[in-house]
Amino acid sequence: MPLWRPGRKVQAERSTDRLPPGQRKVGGWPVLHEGDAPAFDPETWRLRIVGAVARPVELDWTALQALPAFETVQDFHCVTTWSRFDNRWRGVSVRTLLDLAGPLPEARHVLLHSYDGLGYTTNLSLADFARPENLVATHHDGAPLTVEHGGPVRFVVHHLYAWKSCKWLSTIELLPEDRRGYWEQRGYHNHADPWREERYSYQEDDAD
Ligand SMILES: Nc1nc2c(c(=O)[nH]1)N[C@H]1C(S)=C(S)[C@@H](COP(=O)(O)O)O[C@H]1N2
Ligand SMILES: [Mo]
Repeated sequence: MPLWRPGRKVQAERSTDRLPPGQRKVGGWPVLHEGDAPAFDPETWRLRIVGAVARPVELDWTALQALPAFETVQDFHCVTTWSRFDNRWRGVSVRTLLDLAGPLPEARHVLLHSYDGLGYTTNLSLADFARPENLVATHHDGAPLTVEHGGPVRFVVHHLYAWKSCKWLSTIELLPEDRRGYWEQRGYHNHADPWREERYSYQEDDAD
């Protein structure tokens, strides 16, 4: 049985299903961040995986690019209500990175750190971080990530609002306890599921 037949408007129906409540689809790609986009120095930049791990990881730019490539096409939902569909991301799977580091049994949470001047951070559970479609991205729609979009290396999580997708990534910190990041300390939701419209911290219950 074919997945679609002409005249069934499958595309339109699918688009509606893909738009979380309170969101609108945009054509371009907005740039959104606090502070200034930082300069990147390939000589000194490192991706570190630290904290509750068996083997702390330190990768330089060359070593990161030598890891197996991972690609995925996903939608991206910003809490300010824009959604961008069908982003083709390429980079390194979080599974590859977690295999290198070996999370300890007590690791339950992740705090991501940016190398921007602001010291932007964002937190998510290890379960949300480790979803198989998540990655540390270096490319978007076939081109190297531009600096305004977090290039050359950012984190991308698709099933949570986009502020969890830390631009200019430097450190992945695994923690036994939850520690709130930049926006999570400033009134935004700790979990941030766009399908449940988890926008603000006052909506949280104990499970978050
Ligand atoms: N380091 C850092 N990462 C960040 C932010 C930021 O301010 N600093 N903003 C977040 C927010 S709110 C969004 S919507 C996305 C935007 O990514 P884009 O500018 O590539 O669209 O980046 C997220 N990652
Ligand atoms: Mo955002």
